Amino acid sequence: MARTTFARGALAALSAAALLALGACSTTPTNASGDGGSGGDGGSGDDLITIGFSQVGAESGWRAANTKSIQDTLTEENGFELSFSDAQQKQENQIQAIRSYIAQGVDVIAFSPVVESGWDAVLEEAKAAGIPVILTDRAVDSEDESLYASFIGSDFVLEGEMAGEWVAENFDGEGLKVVELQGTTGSAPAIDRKEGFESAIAGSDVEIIDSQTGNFTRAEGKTVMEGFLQAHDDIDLVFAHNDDMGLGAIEAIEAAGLTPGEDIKIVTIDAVKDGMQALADGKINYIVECNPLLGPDLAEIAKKVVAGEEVEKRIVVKDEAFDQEAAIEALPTREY
Ligand code: GYE
Repeated sequence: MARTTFARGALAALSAAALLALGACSTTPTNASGDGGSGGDGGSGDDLITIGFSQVGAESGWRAANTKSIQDTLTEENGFELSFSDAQQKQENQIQAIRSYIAQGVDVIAFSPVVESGWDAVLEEAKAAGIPVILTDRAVDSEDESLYASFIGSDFVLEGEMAGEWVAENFDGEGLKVVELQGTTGSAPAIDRKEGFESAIAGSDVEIIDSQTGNFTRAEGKTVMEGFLQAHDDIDLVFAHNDDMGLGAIEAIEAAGLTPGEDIKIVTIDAVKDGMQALADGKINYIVECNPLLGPDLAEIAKKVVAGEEVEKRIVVKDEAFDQEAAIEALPTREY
């Protein structure tokens, strides 16, 4: 009891500051503002679902496509009033955004958790306020599954496995030396893609000789690859947890006077346009897709959750993989 009272007090105190802070860095593409009031559950006539979405950041092409999908789908025409905020890859910003959505009393909160751990407290606050939470793209490691209504996203372990299987199938027996550009430390896709890749190459003579985070960005992918090239003169292949870091690695490899895709092979995950173009151009050798178009599924699940209908706890998006030929064929009609 005492704990609840304290939590509420703390929440009220925080909310004003949180709202201010959020205003400073959020983009709010959709706002009704025509018919005053907004907010509340008053209801009559106004049946838009209010949804707060806390995005990871703007770190990659994948993220840009994901944000666009969400903003294009959670529109007034589709029955939503969206508050969108960008956490700039910082967990504390996401927690602040979620607290502010709780304070606003939105109908539903959705977010893509930058890292897996450390969400229980804020998720409990949402639960106590009776606001359902939908996770998109990345998962949390909370043991209490009642803290969220549903998860919508890809199977990152499988993506890592698909990448590793292609490498083992093509290069086992050659003593291949791999460097790994990991995604953001502690994030579900970095943890899972590493695990999947390692399990797929286990038993082959493919060897990971160095592994470091490039934080899913092109700039850090380039910097880390420059370090790898200085430290090792026997790199055969780069496994990058996303296209952007692979594209950064291409720049570093070319700057070192080597030919990406030939002298050093590159395998990435995402299959966004820039990555697919590099694959078509022969600078990347293989890409496992990660579909960022999660907006439509999120809209459907949000409507069901708000209506009190049962939803699946885990909705897994299907991903394909591409080699050069497949990339050339797919590019002209590629949505992202
Ligand atoms: O692969 C990467 C982005 O969480 C699946 O995050 C997402 C990953 C995606 O920065 O490009």
